[in-house]
Amino acid sequence: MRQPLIERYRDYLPVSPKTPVVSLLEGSTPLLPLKGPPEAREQGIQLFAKYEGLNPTASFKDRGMTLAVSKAVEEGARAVAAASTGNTSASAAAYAARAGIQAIVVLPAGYVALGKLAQTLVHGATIVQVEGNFDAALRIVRELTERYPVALVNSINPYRIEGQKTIAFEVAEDLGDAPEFHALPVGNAGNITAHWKGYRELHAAGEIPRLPRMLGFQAEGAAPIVKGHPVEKPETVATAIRIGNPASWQGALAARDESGGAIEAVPDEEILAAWRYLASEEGIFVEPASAASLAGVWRWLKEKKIPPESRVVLTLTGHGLKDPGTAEREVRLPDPIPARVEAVAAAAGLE
Ligand code: AN7
Repeated sequence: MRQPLIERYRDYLPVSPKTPVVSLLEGSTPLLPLKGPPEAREQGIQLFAKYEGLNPTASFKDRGMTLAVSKAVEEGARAVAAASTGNTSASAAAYAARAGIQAIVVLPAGYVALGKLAQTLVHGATIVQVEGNFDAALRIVRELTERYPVALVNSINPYRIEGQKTIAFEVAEDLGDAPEFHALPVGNAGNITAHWKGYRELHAAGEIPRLPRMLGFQAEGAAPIVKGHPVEKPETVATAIRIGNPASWQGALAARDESGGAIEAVPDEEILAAWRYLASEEGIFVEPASAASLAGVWRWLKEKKIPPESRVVLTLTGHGLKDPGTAEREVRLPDPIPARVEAVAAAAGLE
């Protein structure tokens, strides 16, 4: 029987017997070996996908949200609030519904993918759209939660990071070790901070003999950490990581520097090429932000920067169904034809 993430990793998490467990049976996602891409096969490098799209609300956010909402309820909160590019809001909305409390989400108007909006709405969250980007929304939510009795559940809430670090635990369990490289997209930088914390804790406990090198990838139009300064107007097709001033900036730098890793930028065209490759060649449909991990690793493969025999784990952070709009724009639907078998056979290329 599948267990709540909090039960599975109770010894590693800041919970007590009186913490109510608000769970949707998150985590325990598959670590899928990938076939390619060809550059990996040729160099004897094995890629694995940690497919976080298979969480209850279809993104990795559920790992942190189970803990953040459980602790908020333990502390007596009647409402939680978050700024979000979409996945945090969907997750907060679902866990608040489960707990029977209110979720208030502040979203950048016009830039949240349709699936995430639908989830957030139907779970019954209070949605506030602001005329500004994620960074503005986060500033507002920080101030809101200081002034009103509402628990902040963005990743500046340390419980979020604690929950999300369990990705590293699961990867190490499945591989029996840490991989040589672990790559993921970077937006607000909570997740790379959490991954690194998880690996460091396992290492300190003697569970893994060595640590992975962390590779974080930002979208070129929203790459403040790479540029070394906040980006005023972040732009990218990967709306999940359209963030100009990441809250966990320092955590990302520590993960990079302590692990001997890197944080780099990838252009939208390469993100979309990796997104298509994952769906059409590997059978894994992710949202564009998730594909930034492969886009970046693909560059490293082409530049032969990954030693042969390495194992590279990609965290695929969210499901492709989150963002049907991008699919609609990128992949042309054929025009209808008459409903006759000859016409269909011809259209299907059978004749
Ligand atoms: C699919 O939901 O920031 O670097 O408000 O949804 O920890 O921010 C989402 C981020 C990667 C980046 N992939 O993670 C939000 C939000 C997906 C995401 C990231 C996000 P962080």
